[in-house]
Amino acid sequence: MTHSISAIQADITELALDAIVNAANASLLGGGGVDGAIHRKAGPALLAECRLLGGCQTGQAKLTQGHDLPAKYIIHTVGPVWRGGRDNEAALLAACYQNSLGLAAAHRLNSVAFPCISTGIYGYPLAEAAEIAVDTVSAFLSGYDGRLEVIFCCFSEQALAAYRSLLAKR
Ligand code: AR6
Repeated sequence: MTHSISAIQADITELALDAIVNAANASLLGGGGVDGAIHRKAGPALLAECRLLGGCQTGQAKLTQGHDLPAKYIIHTVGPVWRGGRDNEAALLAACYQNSLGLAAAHRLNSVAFPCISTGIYGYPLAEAAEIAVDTVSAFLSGYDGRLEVIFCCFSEQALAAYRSLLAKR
């Protein structure tokens, strides 16, 4: 099999994969949550590289080196802020997964882990976000002929349970 999708409970900064995805903000200059954890562990050279990128729009993605992280690369994407669901949030969240996977494919990466984008500080309801994540990644992989392992890296037990039940239905 050339593709796989799984869900684990872990700190994404500890994963030694080709890439981990960062749930960043439009400045790409760091913040709280998983973004803060990634910048702390990757070190100041990550911030220096991010300063050259000119920010990132919601739904888009940009790639940097992993610096002091065990992952080789970081794919920074900017999820939508949840505003009740009538502000194009679902399409923008799907675009985060789609564009991140597009970058992984363009760089011929074989493994990538996603955090639960937008479900922390940005307030996206977990169950709805997980469904978009699983659907978008599944659709991408079904049309992709390279080899790619995708891991949903959940921080909480609740998130892990949500992803596992969606993956079991596929
Ligand atoms: N490993 C894996 N998942 C984590 C980790 C970790 N080390 N830390 C947190 N999470 P959030 P957002 C989970 O708030 O909602 C930042 O300030 C967390 O439990 O990190 O997209 C940015 O700069 C949650 O499920 O990102 C933006 O301003 C998920 O990661 C803003 O927050 C996402 O939560 C982005 O908000």
